Amino acid sequence: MDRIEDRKLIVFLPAHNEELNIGQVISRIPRKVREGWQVEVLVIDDGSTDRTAQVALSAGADHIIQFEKNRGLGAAVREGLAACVRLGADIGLMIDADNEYPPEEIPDVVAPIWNGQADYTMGSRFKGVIRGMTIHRRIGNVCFTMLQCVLLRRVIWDGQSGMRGFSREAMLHAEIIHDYNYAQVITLNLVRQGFRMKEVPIRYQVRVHGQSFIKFRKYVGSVLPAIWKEMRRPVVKRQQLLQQQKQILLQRRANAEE
Ligand SMILES: Nc1nc2c(ncn2[C@@H]2O[C@H](COP(=O)(O)OP(=O)(O)O)[C@@H](O)[C@H]2O)c(=O)[nH]1
Ligand SMILES: [Mg+2]
Repeated sequence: MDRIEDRKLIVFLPAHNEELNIGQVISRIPRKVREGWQVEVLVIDDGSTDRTAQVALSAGADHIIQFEKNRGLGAAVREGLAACVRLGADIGLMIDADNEYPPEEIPDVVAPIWNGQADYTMGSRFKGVIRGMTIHRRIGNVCFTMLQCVLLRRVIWDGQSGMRGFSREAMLHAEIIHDYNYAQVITLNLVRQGFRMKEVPIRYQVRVHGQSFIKFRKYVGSVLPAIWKEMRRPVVKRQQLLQQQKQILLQRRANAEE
């Protein structure tokens, strides 16, 4: 008799015009990762004008969400996290659809969450192996990562990774405050809430087909104000939230006993 797989890992891919890449990424995603765990694949197609959705389905995607118009990577990841929760994922793993990140290493990136050591993981290129990244991209990555280190007062190696894992709790509480991007603001948000973050070394190979959506001015002009806005926002610490919930439960019990 088949064993019932009652825990679910959803691998989700935000995608915009990736018909030449997404099929390869999906076919490389391991479907057997751990005893008792099933893997499903979800694509958030952000208004692609090519055959991204058809290619994803033929490659074996289990769920596709299609935005009618292009809304931005931040909006797509926000929707991906919400959809993972709706679809009953215990863990969500985001990976770019451009074949730059290694699907074979998904179990490694998820492992700290499985082992109870982290709520949020990042596949770190700078702790691992990088092939083909231009020098100005390297400098840009280092600068944006250093900014996050300063703001969070902790060491981070790769703050712009396109491969990240989330516990269900982290997916429920993560907030992405702009539609254009998610990379820095989600880390600032989760770590400030008290979620435990861990980086795992991964192998990275720059894309072979298509182009990065990043344009320097637009990126800096959108991301810096969003970081500023996120840092000025008060967040409820997870510890405080748990305390508050405990207080409410105790109060309810006391009321019931009266
Ligand atoms: N949702 C959404 N995803 C996008 C958009 N532009 C790019 N992406 C996806 O975001 C991921 C990373 O994009 P990419 O352009 O390679 O950025 P880079 O890796 O930071 O240079 C890929 O999966 C793209 O398909 C967009 O406008 N909306
Ligand atoms: Mg890319």
